[in-house]
Amino acid sequence: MKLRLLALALVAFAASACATADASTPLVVNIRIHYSKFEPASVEIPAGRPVTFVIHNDDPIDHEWLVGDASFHARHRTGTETVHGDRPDEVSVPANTTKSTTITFAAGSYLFICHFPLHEQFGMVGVVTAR
Ligand SMILES: [Cu+2]
Repeated sequence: MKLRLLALALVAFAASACATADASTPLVVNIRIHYSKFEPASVEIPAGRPVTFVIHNDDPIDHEWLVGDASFHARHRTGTETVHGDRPDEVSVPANTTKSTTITFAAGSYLFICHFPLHEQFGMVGVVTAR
């Protein structure tokens, strides 16, 4: 019983530490790529606050995580760049690696898609909703 109370106290302490964290400290969102799917495929974040997306590719093949609006994706669907890395909204994630990127979104909905041939059609699509 004592142990259980201690565990509860620790949980309460951790929760309060989070609540008082500086708003400029990035939140962390983990996204896993497994069997050519994003998990989770839907993420809700606060608008106007930096969020660090940590993208784990568990697959033995390369993927990418490109996030943006409709015109951004229209451009990338026909794009020829095979490797990204210079822009926070365009992340290449080689097989069995983890990459992270920090982005501050204005309120809205943004799709994240892997634009490798046929990956979007297979279902490598997710959505970030910022409110
Ligand atoms: Cu892919």
